[in-house]
Amino acid sequence: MATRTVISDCMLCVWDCGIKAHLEDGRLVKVEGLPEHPVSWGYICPRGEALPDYLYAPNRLLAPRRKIAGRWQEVSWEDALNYCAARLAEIKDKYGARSLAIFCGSVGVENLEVASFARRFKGAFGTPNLLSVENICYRARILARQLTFGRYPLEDPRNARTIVLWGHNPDGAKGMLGRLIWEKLEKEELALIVIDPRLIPLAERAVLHLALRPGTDAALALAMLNVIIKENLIDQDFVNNYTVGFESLVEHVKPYTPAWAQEITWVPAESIEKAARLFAQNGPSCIIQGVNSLDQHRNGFQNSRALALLQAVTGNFARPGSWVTIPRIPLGNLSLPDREPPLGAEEYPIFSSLWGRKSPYGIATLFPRAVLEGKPYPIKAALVTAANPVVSFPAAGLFKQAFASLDFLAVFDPFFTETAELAQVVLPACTFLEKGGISYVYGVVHGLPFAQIHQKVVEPLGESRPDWWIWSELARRLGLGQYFPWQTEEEVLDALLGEGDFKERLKASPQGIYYGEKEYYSYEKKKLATPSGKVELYSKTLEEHGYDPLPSYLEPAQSPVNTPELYREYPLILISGARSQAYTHTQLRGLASLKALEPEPLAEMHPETAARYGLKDGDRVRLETKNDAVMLRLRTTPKITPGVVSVPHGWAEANVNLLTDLEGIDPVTAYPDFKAVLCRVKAV
Ligand SMILES: Nc1nc2c(c(=O)[nH]1)N[C@H]1C(S)=C(S)[C@@H](COP(=O)(O)OP(=O)(O)OC[C@H]3O[C@@H](n4cnc5c(=O)[nH]c(N)nc54)[C@H](O)[C@@H]3O)O[C@H]1N2
Ligand SMILES: Nc1nc2c(c(=O)[nH]1)N[C@H]1C(S)=C(S)[C@@H](COP(=O)(O)OP(=O)(O)OC[C@H]3O[C@@H](n4cnc5c(=O)[nH]c(N)nc54)[C@H](O)[C@@H]3O)O[C@H]1N2
Ligand code: SF4
Ligand SMILES: [Mo]
Repeated sequence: MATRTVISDCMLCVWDCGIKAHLEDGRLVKVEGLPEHPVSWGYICPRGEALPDYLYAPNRLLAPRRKIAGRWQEVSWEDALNYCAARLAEIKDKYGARSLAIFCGSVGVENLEVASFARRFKGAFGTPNLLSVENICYRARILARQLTFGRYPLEDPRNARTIVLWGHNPDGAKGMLGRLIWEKLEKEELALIVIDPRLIPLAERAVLHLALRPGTDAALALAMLNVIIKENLIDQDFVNNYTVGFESLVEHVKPYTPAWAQEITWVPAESIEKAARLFAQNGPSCIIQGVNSLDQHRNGFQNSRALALLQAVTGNFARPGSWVTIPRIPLGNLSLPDREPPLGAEEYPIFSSLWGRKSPYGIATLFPRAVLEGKPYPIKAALVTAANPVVSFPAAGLFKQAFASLDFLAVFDPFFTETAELAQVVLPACTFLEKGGISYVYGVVHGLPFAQIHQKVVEPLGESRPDWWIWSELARRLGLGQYFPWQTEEEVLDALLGEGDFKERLKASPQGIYYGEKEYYSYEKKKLATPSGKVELYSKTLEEHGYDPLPSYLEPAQSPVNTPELYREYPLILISGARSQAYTHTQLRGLASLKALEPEPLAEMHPETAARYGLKDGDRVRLETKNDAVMLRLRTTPKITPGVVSVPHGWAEANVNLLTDLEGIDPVTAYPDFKAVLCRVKAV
């Protein structure tokens, strides 16, 4: 038997852990962590260990399929691509290029090859409408930090004395960060504050656990600012010399007292005071904010702004252990310029373009309206790559209706997803194990960007093909071949690697390398990239666009305070999407080893809350919001705030996004409220 080991990395989620992929007679049989990998140091999670099962899963899509007379049939690539090209040409002719949306999921944003080719095709075809998870996942906080600091600074937890896990459970979502924090706690180097309605594992070791009412984070942050300012715990020198708008902030936070916040957040005023003092006095401090809890919220953008101000007034910026700016990796950019702004650019101008820096993304949460109501113009076709929006996007019922109403839908995916079911054509993309590429990740544990040349582990299974090949072939059939000159994976890699000596250094380092230096004390050396050149506590840019220049508190769209009548009918607060190591979003369901860890979706609830409704652990329940209902099993646990129900996302059979809607979207970023939705439960 011929055995071989390929040094590569796992791209099942953003963290890109290094792996040793063991092959027997060309077949992947086992995956282990790579001890010498600079990011993961040997760590892999259960999903990484399950990679052989993922690769050879029986439900892999191994040939193109086309719906002919309402029935799925396997067809040749030639047939599938010609058909897609003909339909796209027809739609472009009839409705214009912008009637096509390119839809990308988390893989479609994070995987450089997948993302770069989708973007390039967008430009070549001439549509500005790249819609993606950037509109529900990570961009709100980037924007909030850019507006405050000019650029996007990242946490530097390794050097921090106080870490605030604010709506983030690294043991579920970011394993190696979890490991770092546990290690720091062992060495007693760390004061940990956890702000989360759930008692996450690390909360048991925290100095303070603030179990707040979901969606009230800005109230808590504003009250912490109130304490820090009132007790003069600010970094006076930093505030005086490197920030603008402090006087306005002082006035602004006066009403936001801890007593006020106690009423709103359910957190005792005393705990808020303690958290504020510890954060300000036991620096360097860094807040590590989750995506779930803070950005995916009607007040998501201002939540992130409030946290940025906490870092700023305490001088926890550009210093070791705080939030630091880091250089961007000089990777190749294959994008072509847009001919017009994307969907939502007028309604959400800062999301689309900040200080002349254009974002390539349109507003994905406006997709159903464009399709179903033709506003502001009709979207008639979509190419969905590396995404399963019918399950992962909010208001799933509406998104499903929108995808089903298109004149043409094609999906590129290694699996036949719920979104693929609605398509006319499904193209079998291969997985990252079957193609080369470039992996990169910003931040994580060391606070520096990291990149690695990703090695192919096996050849594409069946007729599956890499995304770059699919886009290029489709473009050729549309007469756009000149934009896709690359013929081989090596040529593609070369283009993605960009220019300069980094390219050579990467090629020489199979385990990948960190890029650049953390820019400590950068504010002393040069002006920040904000209009004032300083940290903008008060943002004139926001003001000019009609937004709050200082962060305010906005109740969740549905809440005991905002909609008391609805609360009487739906007296529980639903949070969704807490990550677990068993799954990535909608993927990996059905793999035996992962199924053993988490066989089904569970609604978590405090036993006292369950008892109030005559329910107990293990009961099947019907979970309802005003939008819809799903059935799932109840798990009671004392590790969650009474009155709150936590449900994972990504399960098609109990899709929590049927329960969410688009009514309470953030005014700056159009993010939906995935959290803080009112619900009720009944036994079934
Ligand atoms: N295993 C795994 N890891 C993943 C992913 C995955 O699917 N699986 N997805 C990746 C992606 S794309 C992303 S965006 C990240 C997401 O990463 P995060 O958003 O950081 O997700 P979690 O760490 O699960 O953090 C969510 C925590 O917020 C708490 N929470 C919920 N509502 C609120 C609230 O209103 N306020 C506060 N303060 N807390 C609240 C929840 O109880 C939970 O503990 O994870 C990434 N990592
Ligand atoms: N209620 C609720 N909903 C949420 C969240 C939440 O917290 N709560 N979190 C949201 C967040 S942060 C995110 S990022 C989204 C994620 O939403 P999605 O990105 O839509 O979810 P995934 O299941 O990761 O879908 C990725 C798809 O890409 C496919 N794929 C994998 N590799 C490749 C490849 O190389 N090429 C191609 N073409 N396809 C590939 C996978 O098989 C899978 O079908 O979910 C969001 N949905
Ligand atoms: S955390 Fe798990 S899924 Fe994510 S890259 Fe590492 S091994 Fe893969
Ligand atoms: Mo995400």
